[in-house]
Amino acid sequence: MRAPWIGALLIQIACSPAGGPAGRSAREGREARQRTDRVAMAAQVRAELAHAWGGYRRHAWGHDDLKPLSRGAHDWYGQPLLMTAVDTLDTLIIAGLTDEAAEAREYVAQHLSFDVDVSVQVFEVTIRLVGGLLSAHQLTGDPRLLALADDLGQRLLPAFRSPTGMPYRFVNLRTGATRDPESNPAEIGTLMLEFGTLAKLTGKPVYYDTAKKAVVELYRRRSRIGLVGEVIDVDSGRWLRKSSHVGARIDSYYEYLVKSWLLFGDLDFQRMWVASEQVLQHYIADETGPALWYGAVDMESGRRTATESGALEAFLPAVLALAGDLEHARRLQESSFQMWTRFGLIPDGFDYRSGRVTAASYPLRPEIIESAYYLRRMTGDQRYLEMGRRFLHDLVACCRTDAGYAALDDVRTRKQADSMPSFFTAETLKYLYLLFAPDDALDLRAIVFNTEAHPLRRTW
Ligand code: DMJ
Repeated sequence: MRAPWIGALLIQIACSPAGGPAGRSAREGREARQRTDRVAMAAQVRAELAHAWGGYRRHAWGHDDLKPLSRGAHDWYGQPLLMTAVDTLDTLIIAGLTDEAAEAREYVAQHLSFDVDVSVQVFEVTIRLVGGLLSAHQLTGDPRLLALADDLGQRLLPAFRSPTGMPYRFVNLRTGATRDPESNPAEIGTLMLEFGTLAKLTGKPVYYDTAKKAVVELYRRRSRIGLVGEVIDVDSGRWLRKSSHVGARIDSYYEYLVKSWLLFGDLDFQRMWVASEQVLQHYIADETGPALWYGAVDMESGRRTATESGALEAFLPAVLALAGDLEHARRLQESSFQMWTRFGLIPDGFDYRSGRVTAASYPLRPEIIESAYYLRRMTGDQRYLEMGRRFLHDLVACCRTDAGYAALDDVRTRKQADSMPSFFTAETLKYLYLLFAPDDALDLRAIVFNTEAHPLRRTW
């Protein structure tokens, strides 16, 4: 298996155009035009970020999410945990919205408290809040943000006290009471980057060890042919749903095998990823004529059970590219882009054999843009900038409202929904900005993005 980045570097060298002085000046002119165009596109994305953030600030300040149609606010658990503010803070910093970032940072540091009697979803709170606080801490050096992340981490730890060590889905932040043992690989396996970074930055190894044990226990329960299913009981360790794929409930489990290997240099994760990638390619990948998709199979037999893909599955090219498999990454990205161009935005579910939409919503998801970002950085191919132009155009055309951006209930009718999830400003606009921004806006070699696009820097 090639080490990540080495494959990317080889391709970059192979793609470098050759030519004499005449070829060179034409090329230089073209490159200068492309640079100017990218600067303009990055500025446009920054303006859209300011617009979305402005809507949140005006109508939902102090709350979790903006409701962009009714111009109100939504709190996930009745009382706010400042989801959008924490999730967006590092995007504001990276895109250079300095005043907005300073205001958000102060507000979070002064008002966010986790000493609340609410039961929270461990996965969502970890990727958005622990991840957001850690990356903003690393970008600003503000110790208050690390203290908040540490406090939250302590309150989440009781979730892992199950007979198997795999976490319950919900934990009460004040009492530590847990509930919902029926969990899934994504929610169990997507905690390592945040808990591992917390361990390194606070010197408390319990975070690393606890999150790693959960992943290992999950991996140990893979089927004889090496696949994981969709729902598992963390009390008994028994699989309750055996569909295996790369979509909802499983997706970021694979992402974190690669990224935990990269961020911590922990070779156990490399081994788990290498073995998993082989079975993914063998069983889940589905060649339909010239196109490549990833569908669903039964985890025990490998028999194909569904030919569906969608907005969430579009994360995989990013992960494959990061792991050095550019060929599959490029081909899958083309399939996802086909879906996007067919509807003008990407639906949550699409049967790639029948052409039927199986889940019509588009909740402003980032995955296809994230993959375009990685592929452009790793191949240098302009194709991904063209995709980016299309993404921005369609987002503005279909989802922009006076008060921010709205999810779509249905990509076919373009009916808008009264919701702007925090991942829109945390991820979707961050990756779109970085797709066009100069490469040194963020050194991809020095950081690893968590699944909510929070860059974590290896400082240990
Ligand atoms: C985000 O919260 C994360 O990217 C997660 O891994 C998947 N779902 C959303 C975005 O679609």
